[in-house]
Amino acid sequence: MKNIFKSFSLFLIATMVLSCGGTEQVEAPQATALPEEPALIPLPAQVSWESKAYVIPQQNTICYTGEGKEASQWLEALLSKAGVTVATQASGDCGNWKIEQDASLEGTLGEEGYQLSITDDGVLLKAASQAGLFYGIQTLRQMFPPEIEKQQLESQVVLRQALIEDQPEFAWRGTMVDVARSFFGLDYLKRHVDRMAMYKMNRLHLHLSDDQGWRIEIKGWPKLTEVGGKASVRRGRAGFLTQEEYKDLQDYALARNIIIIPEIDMPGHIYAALMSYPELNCDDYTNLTPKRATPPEMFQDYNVGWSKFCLENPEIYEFVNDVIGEMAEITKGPWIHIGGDEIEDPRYKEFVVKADSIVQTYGKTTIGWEEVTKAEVSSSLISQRWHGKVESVVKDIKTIHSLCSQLYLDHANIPGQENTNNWCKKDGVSLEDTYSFNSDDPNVIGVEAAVWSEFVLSDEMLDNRFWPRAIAAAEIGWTSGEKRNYDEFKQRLGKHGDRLRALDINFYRTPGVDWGTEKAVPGIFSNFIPLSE
Ligand code: TNX
Repeated sequence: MKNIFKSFSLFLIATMVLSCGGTEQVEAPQATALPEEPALIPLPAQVSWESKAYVIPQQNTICYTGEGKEASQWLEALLSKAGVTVATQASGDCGNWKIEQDASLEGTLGEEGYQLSITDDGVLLKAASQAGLFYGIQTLRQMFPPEIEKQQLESQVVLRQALIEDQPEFAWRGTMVDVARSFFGLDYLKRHVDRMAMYKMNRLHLHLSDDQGWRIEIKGWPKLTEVGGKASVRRGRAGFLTQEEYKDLQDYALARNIIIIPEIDMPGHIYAALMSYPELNCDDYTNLTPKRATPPEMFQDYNVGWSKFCLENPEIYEFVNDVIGEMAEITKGPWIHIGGDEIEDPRYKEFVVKADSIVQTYGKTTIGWEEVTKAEVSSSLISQRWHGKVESVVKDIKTIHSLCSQLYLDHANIPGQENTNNWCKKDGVSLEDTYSFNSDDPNVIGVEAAVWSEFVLSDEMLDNRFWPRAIAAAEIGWTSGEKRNYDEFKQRLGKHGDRLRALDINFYRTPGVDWGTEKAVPGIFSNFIPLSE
């Protein structure tokens, strides 16, 4: 045996010498370059990268089982953008792309988790639910070159072989958009949903009403949008979502595993409704202190905490009942947010308890800003903590963590950024502040990054406030605390620069992050009017 090997290797050496010296050059087969480890965000729970590549072939077949159809369509779209051909089959063991949905995997992978393995044979994606499959595909998407976000790829895609087992730390991974002070419509919100989904976020809270504007059509009270929809903060945009648009947005979001949470802020922050229906005020407008505006005048300023319903007037409950009833009817998710922030009134607690029970009458679960937990609310209510100072009177209330010092992204990216709030943190809320969240409180169900829009008047500005800090919020919601490291996160984040650019996101180029080469700088703040004008 040994001798055979010896003579074989001698033969090889001889051939090499001959071919080098000879006129004919024999090309060694081109080895596929190993792609570098993809910079995945959020960081998965467990990843093992192999030192091998999987080259996506020209002809592909996707086979799915269970409820894997939607996922196979997402995958088909991704592969088509990679310029390869794809056929899909609803059957088990075939093809180089296998998608398996099996509810019994919930025990190991959780509700939203997935397992992704990339080997010589191709790609196998497993999950208990459609959400898990969707997230497996988002992970795959981040392994494709960033240009795929903009155009059809021309070169072959090579994936790094890997085994990934992943599931989120928290069930609630949200953002909040204040569409009330300045309106952001269906197109922007759909884009926002796309961006959230790419980073595995799953809750979009819309702050639909405030002193400066009312943004959702209520058929029983049409003046809310006819009058209140025309208002906005100074230089902000007015407008509203029709019920059709709201449904459309919810379907679009649900297909991406995102549930919309509508907020009707009450009993304060309510001037847009008070202007539309003056009968909701007390005589002489004693519910407006000071009287910064009185109906039919619009309120376009920035102040908070000066307007409220006339809480001794029983008619307001007719309004609350109708509005919550209609919202419950058109809302697909299980939650209605009743606001409840920043207002003092002897009848405040009574109001909150009533509003909470109205929400439940319509089969939904109430969410409120943390102040509502000063009242004896139902134990199912979810409190959204923003300053963290209220001690709930109800034990073990579930909470969403939105602490302003970490998650109020209307605050500056860096000290001194123009047109930002600074009441919570003078120097702004840095990327690192957002990333530094940690909680072992068993009642915390997750995190939500909020942007209030008093000073956020254009799409570009809203992009600048959310991104990249919302990516940090996505990772603190998904990846467990012990796996997170800020320096390492910044390195992965920088590698997303090209992808964010390909998606035309006007993200803030956070100093200290290597964002890669700027090919073309988008027109920053192109439709922004300076506040000083
Ligand atoms: C506080 S936090 C508010 C909003 C403002 C925001 C500005 C909370 C529940 N209410 O009304 O827009 O500060 O940062």
